[in-house]
Amino acid sequence: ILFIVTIQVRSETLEDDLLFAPGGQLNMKMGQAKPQRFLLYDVNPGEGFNLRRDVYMRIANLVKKLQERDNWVLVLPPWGRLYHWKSRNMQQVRIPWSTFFDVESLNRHVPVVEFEDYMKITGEGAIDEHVYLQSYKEGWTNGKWEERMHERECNDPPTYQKNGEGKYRGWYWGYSEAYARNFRCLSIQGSAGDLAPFLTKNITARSVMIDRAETVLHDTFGRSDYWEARRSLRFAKPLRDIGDEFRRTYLDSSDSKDKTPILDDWREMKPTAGSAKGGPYIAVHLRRQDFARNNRKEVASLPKAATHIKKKLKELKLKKVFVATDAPASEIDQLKVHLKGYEVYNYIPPRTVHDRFMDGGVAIIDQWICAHARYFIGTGQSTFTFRIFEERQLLGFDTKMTYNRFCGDGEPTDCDPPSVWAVVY
Ligand code: GFB
Repeated sequence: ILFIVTIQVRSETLEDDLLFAPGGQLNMKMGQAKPQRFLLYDVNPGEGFNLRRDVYMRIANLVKKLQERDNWVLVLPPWGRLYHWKSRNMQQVRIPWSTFFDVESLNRHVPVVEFEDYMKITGEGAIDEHVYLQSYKEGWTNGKWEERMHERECNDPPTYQKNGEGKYRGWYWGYSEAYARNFRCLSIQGSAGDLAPFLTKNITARSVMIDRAETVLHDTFGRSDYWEARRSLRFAKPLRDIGDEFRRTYLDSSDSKDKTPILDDWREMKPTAGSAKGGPYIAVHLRRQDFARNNRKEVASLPKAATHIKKKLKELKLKKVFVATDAPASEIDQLKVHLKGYEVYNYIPPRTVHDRFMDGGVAIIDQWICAHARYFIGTGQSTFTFRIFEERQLLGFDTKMTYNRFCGDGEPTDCDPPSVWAVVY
């Protein structure tokens, strides 16, 4: 019986392509294949790009766990409608992951598929179960946090509503044809992996969407499975190429000179800490916009940031600084005035690059250039900075050349340095 069912389910060619387990091994032996199940997810609309990357890792490792039982595939939620992506004259919605990330690399960790391919495979935009994660209305038990999970009434009226045809409609990444057949709220305190029994025992549906996935934590933080998910999250090659070209042209930086070679398969890349030298420039990530407007104590004024940069340039006997920032041009000009006598670079995308890769791609190019500098200084509490720290770890930089940040105006000049997370292979 299993054999017959399997053949029916696998009639689509695209689906046949997906019969690969992590590592690329074929996952089907006659009579043993299990029907595919699909895990979709989404994140609170207000969250930024780099926290979303972290949530991806949590869900990817949930899928890894689910794969021990069933043939689960992770459906990548299209990118779009992000608060920080403000450039006009471009449609920043329904963006596939392949625009920003190397999907083949993701697939080496867990099987993934773009949402549009999922719709082709299943033949429609339907999701069987939409599970909306929420906190407990009553808060923690006796003021104590403990792991727990219960299906509950929704705390707030859901924005997903059932129409006359019994379909739940709402925001599915800008695809008007997408809908859910069922909708439920699940109160949870715990990590992503805690959802595994619920998904394998309580739900038998073929496709399940976990909404508000940021609610669940990493199963293990900083251990090897955390880093495997992180290592698989490689930027798309065209974006890395653009960053590399900028390094060569303006920063006298190349992988061979800087000792930052990239192997095609991330699983084979395990550089020792300190092996990377980096290009002859300092890179900084200066988070402004909402960080500066909200007077966060971690934000340094431009003169204070410039003083820090000059001190380091002198110490390291370097002349060039690359500035990644979301600051308006007027602030970049001010910073350049404060850094007079030094070569200050920032990446301004040509129109063709901006049109093709949009604000998300330009930010990645900035991160990639920062990742290759001799020395890096970031902004405290910014996930954009955190992802650069990790990228540098994976290239083999010494933590001392990476885990540095500006001290905000509201902090002493010897403010606490960022926490160091060593890569575990
Ligand atoms: O990535 P992100 O979540 O980092 O959000 P934070 C910041 C976004 O601003 C990036 C743009 O994804 C970019 O679109 N951006 C910031 C930059 N820095 C740069 C840069 O150096 N270069 C370029 N090209 N773009 C969190 C937000 O931001 O801060 C939360 O996610 C919230 O929504 C919180 O606002 C206060 O962790 O820095």
